[in-house]
Amino acid sequence: MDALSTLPKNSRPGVLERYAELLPLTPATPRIDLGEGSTPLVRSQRIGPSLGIDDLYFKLESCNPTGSFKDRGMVVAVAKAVEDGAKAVLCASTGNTSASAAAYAAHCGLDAYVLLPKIGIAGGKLAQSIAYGARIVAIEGTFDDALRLAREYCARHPVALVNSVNPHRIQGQKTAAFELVDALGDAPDYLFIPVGNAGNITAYWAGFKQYAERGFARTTPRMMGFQAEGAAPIVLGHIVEDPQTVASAIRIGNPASWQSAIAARDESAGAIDSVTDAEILDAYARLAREEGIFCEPASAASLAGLIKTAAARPDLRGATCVCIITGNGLKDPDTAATFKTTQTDVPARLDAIESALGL
Ligand code: AN7
Repeated sequence: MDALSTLPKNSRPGVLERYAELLPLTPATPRIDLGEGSTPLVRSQRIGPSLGIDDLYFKLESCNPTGSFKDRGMVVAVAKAVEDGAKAVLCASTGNTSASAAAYAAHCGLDAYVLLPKIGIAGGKLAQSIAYGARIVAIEGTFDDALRLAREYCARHPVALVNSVNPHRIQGQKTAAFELVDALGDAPDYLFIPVGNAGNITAYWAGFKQYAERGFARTTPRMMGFQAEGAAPIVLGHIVEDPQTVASAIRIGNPASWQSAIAARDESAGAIDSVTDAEILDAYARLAREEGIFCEPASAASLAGLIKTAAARPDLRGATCVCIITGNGLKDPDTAATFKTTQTDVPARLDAIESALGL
């Protein structure tokens, strides 16, 4: 064997290679890899200690190739679509699924069609779908309308649906749970996660259960899911027709994986609760300023949920807690721009800088 053939194709294995035995792959599944997965697990420097929680970690799914957790499931869904002979993929999205679908479709030479609610898609996400060359259809309606229409369209046309109703998405997404166990040596005690369409909480729970069944983990975590108060159908127990929240990624009123999210909650002795937009924005600012982690607002629902829970449950103090940081802050620059700015405009002179900094 020559030296070159022993080199890995990419600098580190993607999800399909790292967890091949635990995914529905066949010899005919193309081993596509944009560098997804193997995301950092970062220990909290200030927020955990301030809450009395010594073992708090953030899982930076924002470090995936398109800046969100969606890439783990999308790499499997698109690989299976290629294996099945598809020429095009389609999804409905609040922005991140579409960015991911568009990227993996481009990587594989497929067409991507994305159905987006006309109002409320964060600017960075729209830019991604445009840049990756997706065909964008903006719908006068909500994400829930777009998902219903996506399902109807794909039932009539030879296009692969790559929303998380596609089981391959959940299969790929569960690898994030494997990584947590691989990094911590066992499952955490508590997992805090934003809930929108509820695919992610479903997938993590499937992953933790599978690892425990295989003997790779001794325990499974309590699954703590958080919806935004204005888009909290699971908490309320009914569909929300006109969901509203600053966290546009989780502005969803009728989650596709509603029942499996409830199962994850109940089987894990966890909870699904809501957090207000003010709580989300407070957690969003604290993550950036106290931890150096710039996430999008929806992602901060996990930390907002932890802060809310810590106030009511002192048993969190001795527990290992993980907050999932689902998407990158750069996706939604408009929300960051609402921070109170510390900028001062000065002429290009040292004395002006000295007086502006007050040093
Ligand atoms: C950053 O992109 O639904 O509960 O269409 O983008 O699995 O839906 C995004 C969801 C959390 C919620 N955090 O996850 C879409 C979409 C971010 C997200 C969620 C989303 P799910």
